[in-house]
Amino acid sequence: MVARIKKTAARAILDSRGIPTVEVELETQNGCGRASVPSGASKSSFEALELRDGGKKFFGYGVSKAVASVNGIIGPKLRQTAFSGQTDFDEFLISLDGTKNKSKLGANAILACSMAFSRCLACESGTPLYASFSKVRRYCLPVPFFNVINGGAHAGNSIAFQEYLIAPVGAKTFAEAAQYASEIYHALRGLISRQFGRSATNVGDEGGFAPPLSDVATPLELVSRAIGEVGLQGKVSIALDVAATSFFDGKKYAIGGGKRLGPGEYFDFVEGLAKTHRIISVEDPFCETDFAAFSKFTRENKAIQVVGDDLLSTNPVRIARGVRTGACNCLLLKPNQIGTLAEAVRAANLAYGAGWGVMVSHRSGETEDTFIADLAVGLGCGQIKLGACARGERTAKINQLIRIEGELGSNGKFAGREFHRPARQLGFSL
Ligand code: 2PG
Ligand code: MG
Repeated sequence: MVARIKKTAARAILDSRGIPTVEVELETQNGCGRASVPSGASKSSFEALELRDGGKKFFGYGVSKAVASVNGIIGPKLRQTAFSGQTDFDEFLISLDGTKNKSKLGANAILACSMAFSRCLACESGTPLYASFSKVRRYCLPVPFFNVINGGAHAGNSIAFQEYLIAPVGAKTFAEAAQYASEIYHALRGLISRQFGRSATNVGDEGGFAPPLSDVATPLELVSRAIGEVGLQGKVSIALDVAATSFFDGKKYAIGGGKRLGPGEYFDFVEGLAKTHRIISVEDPFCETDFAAFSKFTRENKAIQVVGDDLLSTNPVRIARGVRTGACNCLLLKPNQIGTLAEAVRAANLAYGAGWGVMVSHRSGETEDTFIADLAVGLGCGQIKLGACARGERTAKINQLIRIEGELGSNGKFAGREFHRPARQLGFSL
């Protein structure tokens, strides 16, 4: 199939933090697609460049330059070219930008086009978006990892760890997983309200609670108690995104309450915490440059999924290094860290090839776009990180997955306890 772009339009909209982001609309002969891009707060130093205006307007966070990239440069070129598919389209954008980190046109401008084009292609072929990533008889619905307590760069409290997540691995369906999460979320609200007062039930950027704590262990106890209160022990596990770079000063890890641990002491501390609380998955437990600590942790804790986010930054060079050194066993897949869908899918395939898992992820600044829900189903990765089960930009993705599950009926299967074993045999290609 050859797709010709007939119309292009870009605009600035607001994300869930009230900060501008890029939205793009594309029209082909028989299709159309709209997409908007998310934005991180705890970004790694290795991500593709998100083009911001600087200056006074929006405190420098404006995206009029990125919008102009689409309306003034990318759009006119796209309208003169025919594309044979997603890879062709994305490679065209990559070479039009010509930089290593998409700093000329902006990864935010490029990714919005890439995603919108993907929707055009799905439209052209009359298939749901998830089916345009892989055509299989049976799709896998991912286990949602819900972030119910927020700390780090996502909250105004003093909890050093960024995310305390619940994973309903014992649910039978995605809809049941959402039900479990909702029950635990509200039990947790009650617990926090009774212990710290109602004002402590205010939420952080991803919709999780942000109680006024300054140690990293108490949130784990609170989450365990909430799970127990609604009788879901054994069905719902706990996971962490430590985002350790944010509290490492180059020498020590400041874990809260004035405690600063050197790398060796901190390693034992994190390992102990993960074992005591039977954590099933831990993301970025160490600073983003410390491949050696990641490798040691992964080697010594075979029962725990070790996820590389800041460490790998969805970047093929860093993933290759992670594979070589055995630094983790799961890639956190964030399309905007690399800037096109074709590259994101290639990153997933690199991880699959190494026998790793893949967890598709939102960003802390999100829009109502549900793209990642379809991406996770299409890639058959078995796991997705979504924030809390509250707030529109988070529930948009959850509700899309509920819809997909309903639409698939017996052609869909919830990953459950097999979440870390992606459906590699599906043979993904764009
Ligand atoms: C993370 C993400 C998403 P941010 O660290 O995994 O939860 O946060 O988008 O701020 O990088
Ligand atoms: Mg992270």
